Amino acid sequence: MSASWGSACRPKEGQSVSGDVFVVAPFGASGLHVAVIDGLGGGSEAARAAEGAATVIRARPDYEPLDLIRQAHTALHNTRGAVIGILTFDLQRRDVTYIGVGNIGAQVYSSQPIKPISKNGILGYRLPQLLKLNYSYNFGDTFVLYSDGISSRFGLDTQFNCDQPPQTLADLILSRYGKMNDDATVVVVRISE
Ligand SMILES: [Mn+2]
Repeated sequence: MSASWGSACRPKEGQSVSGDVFVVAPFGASGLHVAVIDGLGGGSEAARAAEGAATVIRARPDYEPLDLIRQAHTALHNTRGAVIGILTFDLQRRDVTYIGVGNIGAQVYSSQPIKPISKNGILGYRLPQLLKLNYSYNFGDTFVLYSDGISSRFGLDTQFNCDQPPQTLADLILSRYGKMNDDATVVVVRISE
């Protein structure tokens, strides 16, 4: 089995630094975390908060995602805070979990009923009671994780061909559905046999 992925991001119009960060972190024999993190506000202070959470994941990718979220919450106490969505795949068992805190979107193209949702909250300020959702998926399924600088209307696009390569999809989603007034990030992952 293998995972292919693509990403696209751009800062808010007029900004040189994006406050969004994404992480793709393999671990163990068949584990993979994919996270999108949006630092509150914009510019370098937002980026610093988002990087703080990304660093926690990169440092210990073998940790449970619930523990990563709790550690990131602690690590962000002296920052502006951030929101996060994290998918954790077991590529061998075709099993994925999702934990979302705050406004990160997840859209999955699968014949399985996979509808990840995030809980309200902000890492560094207010951690909700965490909800870890667990799903089985099929090989070939496409997972899209995006910050709120991407309009969720793309999920309603009936012209949308989700069989294209992940990088093509990421570029397309950003160009069609990216908002100019916020940092925008989209990561597309496909797990193949
Ligand atoms: Mn945002």
